[in-house]
Amino acid sequence: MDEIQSVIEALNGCQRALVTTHVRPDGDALGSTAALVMGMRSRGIEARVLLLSHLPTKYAFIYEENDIRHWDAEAGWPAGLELGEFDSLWVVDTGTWSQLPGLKERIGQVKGPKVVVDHHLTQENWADLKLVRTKAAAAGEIVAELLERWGVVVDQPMATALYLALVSDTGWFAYSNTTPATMRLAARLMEMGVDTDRIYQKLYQNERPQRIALQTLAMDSMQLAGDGALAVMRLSRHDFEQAGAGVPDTEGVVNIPLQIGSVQVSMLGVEPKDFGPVRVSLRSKGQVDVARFCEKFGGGGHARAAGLKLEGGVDEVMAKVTGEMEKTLREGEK
Ligand SMILES: [Mn+2]
Repeated sequence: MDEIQSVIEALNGCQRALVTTHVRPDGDALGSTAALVMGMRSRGIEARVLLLSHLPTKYAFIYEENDIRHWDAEAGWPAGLELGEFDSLWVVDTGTWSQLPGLKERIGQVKGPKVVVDHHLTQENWADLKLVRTKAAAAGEIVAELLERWGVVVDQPMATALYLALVSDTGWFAYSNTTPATMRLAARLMEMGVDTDRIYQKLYQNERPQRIALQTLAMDSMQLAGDGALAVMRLSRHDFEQAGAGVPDTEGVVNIPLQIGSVQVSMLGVEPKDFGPVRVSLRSKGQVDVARFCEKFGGGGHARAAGLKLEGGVDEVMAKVTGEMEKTLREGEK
């Protein structure tokens, strides 16, 4: 039996599914979980969602329009959520504990299969079933295939959720992870009636001025290293206060320095609002595998988009990571 068939058997065997995704969910995480939940519902499965941090305003429409309610574990484990009440756990768009805070300690309570549906390179082996396709541009691509193979009739709301997943992870089909399969799926979803212009405006023309203010501060902090091949930006707690912005407002900011011709790798260090490790996001034009780089620090992700967390002040952390990256860039030249 192939991988996908085993997952379909698991779908057929469940009645009460809990669906979750990585902390700080993005458009792929929310679009693909929404599509999976709608697919499950269409098959009579009672599907519930657990988000490990707040539902970002930008993507909230995909849950709200489809009446997908969720538990929010950002401020602590939600009262009344008993994992033992579910007969399966579906983890979408991640396969690592570091992206699933609070879940590892409780995973033993889940009855039935724990299934990972993901496209990230960095994986840990704790799930009973895994459907991991690292060539898929988005988890939504895998969910689409799963729904199709399961015989679910994809309707306009499901298509919209899947389209949101695709465009979020491909930068509207611009990043190198976009494949002919991505475009074929996108075409099919458009034929199902997705209002692509509406999604475009929600994603790219709907920012608060505070986000642009934060972006300005990040760009102001930019320093070039490694003979211009590395761009380093940082945002301190003070910057967030000054801009009136929050951590979700940093989304996409790390991509900006890639506009510079000489830059191969861009890094953004973000100091958390409360105490805790500094989060560093990395993007690469392809010369450096940033997922492998981040694994040295216990992080991970994709070859061209990855992240890590380190304890310390933002300046100290960025100095350390910058030094390591300069070394990596020098080694790459040999
Ligand atoms: Mn994804």
